[in-house]
Amino acid sequence: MPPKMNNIQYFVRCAGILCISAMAIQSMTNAAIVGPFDTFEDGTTGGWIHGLDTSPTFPENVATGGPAGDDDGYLRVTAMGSFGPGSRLLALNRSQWTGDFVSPGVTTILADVRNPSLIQVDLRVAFQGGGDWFVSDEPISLAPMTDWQSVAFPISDADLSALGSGDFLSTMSSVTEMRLLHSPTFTNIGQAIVGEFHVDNLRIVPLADFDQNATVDGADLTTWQGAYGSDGADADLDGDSDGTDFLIWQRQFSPSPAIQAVPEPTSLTAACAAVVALGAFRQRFRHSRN
Ligand SMILES: [Ca+2]
Ligand SMILES: [Ca+2]
Ligand SMILES: [Ca+2]
Ligand SMILES: [Ca+2]
Repeated sequence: MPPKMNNIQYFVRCAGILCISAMAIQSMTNAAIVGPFDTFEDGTTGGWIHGLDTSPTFPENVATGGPAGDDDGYLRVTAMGSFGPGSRLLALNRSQWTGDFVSPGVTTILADVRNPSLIQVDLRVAFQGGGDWFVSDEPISLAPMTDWQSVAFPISDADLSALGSGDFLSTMSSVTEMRLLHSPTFTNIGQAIVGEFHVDNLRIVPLADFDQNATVDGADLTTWQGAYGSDGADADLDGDSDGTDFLIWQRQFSPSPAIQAVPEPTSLTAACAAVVALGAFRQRFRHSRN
């Protein structure tokens, strides 16, 4: 067990976090979206498509029957086998799930998935960046006709391999296309087969989007402040909300280059960071005197 910090050490850590935050925030003009957090509640496919608009098995949003039951939308991905458009079991995304997966520290993609088809579905993720492809070494296998389950796709260097001679960091820091595909063998192309899989709640981990609105911004810092000591702002899914989760927020608030960016006033957030760090120190100091 690591030794407990005394108040001076804790103050130094808080002050350090505050200084780094203030510097990072002052140099920033945008807050980054490091999701998205695909829940498929908006009636769209969230940018998940087939390569050809003419595909007869284009991915579709189904409005009800997700993991939460009635009125929980999800993404339905189907294939009709044989050859030609619509034959292969995959979905690809070139409008979301693009950009820099390295700077925000993403190690995992979580999802709820279901296999209603008669075949075993072997799910892999694949990423294209700079002309290279990186693909899951090992698929996640879903038995035929099985209900919703939560799965995790690890996407660290050790979990993905290049199809060619690509470099992991350069590919994953500039992703232009992500794929979700079924293939028993190592490839970025879905198998041509009659089959189907369903997806919902697709999200990255760690994720500092504590209020789950698909944006990492000052509001998430406020959530972290209120959740300190509980699990209400747990970016790394280790069951607590602590300084590590704060540092993940800080990194995802200003990844460079950002996956996507929206304008946001900077001064308010800098002030918020100061209040949070000071408040955390005070709370800790008060607690230690009781
Ligand atoms: Ca949903
Ligand atoms: Ca948020
Ligand atoms: Ca945590
Ligand atoms: Ca922790």
